[in-house]
Amino acid sequence: MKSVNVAVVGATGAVGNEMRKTLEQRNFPVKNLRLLASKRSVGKKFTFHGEEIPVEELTEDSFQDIQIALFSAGASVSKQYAPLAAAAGAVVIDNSSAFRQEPDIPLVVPEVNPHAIAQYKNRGIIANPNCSTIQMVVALKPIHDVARIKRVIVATYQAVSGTGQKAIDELETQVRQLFNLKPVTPNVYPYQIAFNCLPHIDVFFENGYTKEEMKMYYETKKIMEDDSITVSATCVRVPVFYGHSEAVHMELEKKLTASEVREILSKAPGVIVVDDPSHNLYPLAIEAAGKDEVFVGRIREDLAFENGIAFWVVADNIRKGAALNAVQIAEILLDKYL
Ligand code: NAP
Ligand code: 3JN
Repeated sequence: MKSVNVAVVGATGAVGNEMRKTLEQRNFPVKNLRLLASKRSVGKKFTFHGEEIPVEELTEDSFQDIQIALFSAGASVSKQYAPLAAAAGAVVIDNSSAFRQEPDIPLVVPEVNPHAIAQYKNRGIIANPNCSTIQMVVALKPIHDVARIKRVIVATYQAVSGTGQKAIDELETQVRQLFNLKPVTPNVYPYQIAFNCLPHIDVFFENGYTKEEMKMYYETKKIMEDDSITVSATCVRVPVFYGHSEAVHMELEKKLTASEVREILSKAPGVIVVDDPSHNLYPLAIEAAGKDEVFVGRIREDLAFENGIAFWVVADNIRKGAALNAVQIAEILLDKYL
């Protein structure tokens, strides 16, 4: 495979760090790697295939001779710099919400809609979905193909790593404070996250849902290429470091039994079925952490819907939910289009 120059924007963050590791682990054919972050990080260095690479300040000139730019520095940085990177000739794979709902920008999960990558030509940008949506649609798509999903009710249990490095540090600090009988001081979240659950991810909208919940609503329709699917989500932050878990309930057009769904998902790309309640076997965040696949268990017929199915789905939110999904897109892009 040809090798290319790659830039990682947000290289010092939770997602950016994982992007660098994922490129290395998957032996992505990188000719030169450029690590970009804010001025604050100039002076830091990271190792890539045994070589120390300095972090550079992100500027308008950062994308000269870059073919692929992986962005994970937030939506405002993406809005400002992704068009500049594309104009300089790079294809941007953007992890933020900045472009996800723009009709001419593809929103891609490789197991679900890899063909949409071809639309990168429109604006030189491909959007990477939200982590909670990615793991859900990887498990929904094979069921939708067989029995068409009409609606989905989902409750998420999201790890603090989804908020970034500061939140990982905050959970650790609060656990230490509590065990040392010290007062807890919330900083990243509005309330104590240690030993607590916060039904609040991203900002609240007028309709009572949060922005994270509405991302699941809109992104599912776009990735599954079916505007008729509706999603009602309740997104909850829980005191887990890595790995988002989701309780997913769906109404299908056509009846499927639990064993039919187990069979469908056991053959689905990127899915591992862990479903043996008689031996207490079901997916766990601590086991999904560091893994590439989406793990599904507790598959059963949902009693509340006609033609209902319910399951529990878990994935590493920083890997499949962000960095790995972006690198998988880059692999297809390089193999098929560049
Ligand atoms: P993080 O740990 O807080 O890291 C933020 C990164 O952005 C750092 O490298 C930071 O550099 C850089 N940055 C911030 N402001 C910048 C600026 N003005 N110019 C250049 N670099 C800047 O956050 P994270 O968890 O990695 O998440 C980063 C972004 O990725 C999020 O805001 C979100 O858009 C996206 N994300 C997507 C998903 C998903 O669901 N697909 C999940 C998590 C995150 P410094 O260290 O120099 O400040
Ligand atoms: O909270 C999580 O578990 C996932 C967070 C994702 C996130 C965090 C800050 C900004 C996003 C995202 O990817 O949707 C954004 C954003 O770009 O809007």
